[in-house]
Amino acid sequence: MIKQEHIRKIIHIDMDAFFAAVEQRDNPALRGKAVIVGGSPNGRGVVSTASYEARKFGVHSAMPCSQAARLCPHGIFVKGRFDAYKLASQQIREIFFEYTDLVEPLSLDEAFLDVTENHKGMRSATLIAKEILEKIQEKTQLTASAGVSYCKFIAKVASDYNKPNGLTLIPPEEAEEFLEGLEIKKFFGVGKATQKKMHSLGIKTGADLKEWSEIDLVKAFGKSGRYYYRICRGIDNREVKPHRIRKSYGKERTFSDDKGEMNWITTFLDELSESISEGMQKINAKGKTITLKVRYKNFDTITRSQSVPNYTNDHYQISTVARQLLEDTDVGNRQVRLLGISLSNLNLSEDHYYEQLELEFRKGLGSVEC
Ligand code: TTP
Ligand code: MG
Repeated sequence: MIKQEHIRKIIHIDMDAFFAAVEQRDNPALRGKAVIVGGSPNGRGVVSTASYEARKFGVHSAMPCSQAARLCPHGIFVKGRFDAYKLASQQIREIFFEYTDLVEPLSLDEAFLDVTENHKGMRSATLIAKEILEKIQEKTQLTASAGVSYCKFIAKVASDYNKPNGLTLIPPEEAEEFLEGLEIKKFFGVGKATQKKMHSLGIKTGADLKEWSEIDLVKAFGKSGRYYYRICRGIDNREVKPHRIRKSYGKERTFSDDKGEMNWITTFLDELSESISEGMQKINAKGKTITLKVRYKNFDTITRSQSVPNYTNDHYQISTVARQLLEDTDVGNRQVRLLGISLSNLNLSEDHYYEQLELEFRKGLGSVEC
């Protein structure tokens, strides 16, 4: 049973036929038509998405374009325009942030929001969801669907329940019944291969899944069996995790014994710079401000910073600045227990985040231009 005192208010928002809806919005000739986003009917690519008019013919995301053309011969193929999708995505995110900072985007067109505490002091999550859908329509001329519940899993499934332009609330007392009647293919987090296996084992709905013991589910599906056991009972304590844009990158070390010898300290700072440089290169980050942190033996802690004219993650430049900063400290005269270096003023921005998303789309979800 769900403990009432810990109840969260979670909203999942998902845009309707997102890329196709943007295309229909921007080109009136496409409105009401079967639109297939993703290149040409003869191309070798796959469909990014299709308008609801095209879906009636069986066209769906990730389907080869050639197959989509066969199923829907009158379908109009359009190339993706990623900039337009990014802009709409930014606009909807701005709306989300009016209500809460706890926004976890899953892709350009969907996000979880935790509105238990919210900026407007509103008590009804359903009312918040309704306002958000209205604002999205007003600002972008696009529609979205929302699911409202006490956990991520049910909110996500609920947003899909009444698409397009739908709002579905599943309060805790209705969760079990809702999940029991739910088809396995609608279970978020149950992949295609698992669905197939479940079907072969006679598991077609949440109610079927619920008949299995945790041990048997783990035997059949490995560790994920535990997840299945819990979600079909409406138990999902996962938090909404906002993507924070990284503000700094650094490393520090507390030594097992206090250090005072200058040669040892400068060598240590060189090594630290090297390790920071490697780490930053891996995530493609550079920074302009370098900060040295020193904790003396008596726990007094100081920082010294210097900015460089260029964005850098260069090992040599970091260690050179760190050594200069060291001169402005009492290191050499006083023993230290901790040393650290960090870079801030990073070149990572919202754009960086979207770049990452774009890459994910290209990798996993079929290319935008096929
Ligand atoms: P979805 O939200 O899965 O789909 P959708 O918004 O087009 O339709 P729905 O109304 O069912 O939510 O994906 C959002 C966008 O992501 C979609 O418009 C295009 C892109 N996408 C791909 O490029 N490839 C894919 O395989 C999927 C699933 C989505
Ligand atoms: Mg969508």
